Amino acid sequence: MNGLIGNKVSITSRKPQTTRHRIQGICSTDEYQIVFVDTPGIHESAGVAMNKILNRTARSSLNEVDLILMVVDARRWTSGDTRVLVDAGATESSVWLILNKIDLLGRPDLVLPRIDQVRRRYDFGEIVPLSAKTGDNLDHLMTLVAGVMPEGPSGYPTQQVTDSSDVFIAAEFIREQIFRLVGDEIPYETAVDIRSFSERKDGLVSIEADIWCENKRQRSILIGDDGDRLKTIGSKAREQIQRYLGKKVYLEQWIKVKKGWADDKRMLAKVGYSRWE
Ligand SMILES: Nc1nc2c(ncn2[C@@H]2O[C@H](COP(=O)(O)OP(=O)(O)OP(=O)(O)O)[C@@H](O)[C@H]2O)c(=O)[nH]1
Ligand SMILES: [Mg+2]
Repeated sequence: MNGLIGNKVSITSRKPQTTRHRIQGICSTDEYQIVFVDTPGIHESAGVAMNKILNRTARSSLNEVDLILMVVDARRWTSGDTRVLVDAGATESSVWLILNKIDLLGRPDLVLPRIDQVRRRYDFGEIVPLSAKTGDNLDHLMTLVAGVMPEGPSGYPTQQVTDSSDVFIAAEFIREQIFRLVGDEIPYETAVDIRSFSERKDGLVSIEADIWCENKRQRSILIGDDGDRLKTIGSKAREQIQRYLGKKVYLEQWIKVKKGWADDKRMLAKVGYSRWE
């Protein structure tokens, strides 16, 4: 979605379950405005409260769009993909299959056989191979999508790239760095809560963020030796937030420990997972 709209509004990492919210990315040109909706994946292990929320967020988004772009890794089809296809196929919308990461296929002549293989799985409206990383074939997908969108008035000012608030984006960019830098050591028990966000008279944006984790061990992993890891998380996130806002940012972070927060509905609501009931 970031590649399609030409702006980074949805965070990414190697770890599964990076996307935890329904995130809109808006693309406006002279001819059209298209609103893309990025969703969490659908996960079978819906044990803790958060996983149930993620699945619900993903499934409800499926029913409110004109077209579903199901993105899979071009190299392999997984049982998880089959589950998602069951849900996508049960909607009224047309489902297109996006074979992503073709840059990792190795040989260009492997693309057509892959398309032939996946074609048997469902009556996809289109099957589009591309690479979100290199941008290869993204413009082709955009042209195809623009060609089938229903006509209607545009809902957003042309310069707007998402309906997410700046506060939400700031929290997400911090969470992205946590996932990227300590994602292997701290599975999923982190959340970011923006305590304050204010713009000073001189234009500098001052942000105070609480990073929640489950226990003291995770706390010390997040902080790192002499606080170096937390510093890296902060400086990389700050760079991203500055780029997004186009303003100078001052970022201060605190680590908070609360056991079982990912199963605590009040806490989930506090950090932005409001659809828990
Ligand atoms: N080589 C390559 N890597 C890619 C491409 N697209 C995405 N990635 C990488 O794949 C990883 C997962 O990407 P995400 O966008 O976070 O994946 P997702 O499907 O949204 O996953 P969740 O949000 O966790 O459900 C990241 O490390 C990306 O950098 C691509 O076209 N080529
Ligand atoms: Mg994602």
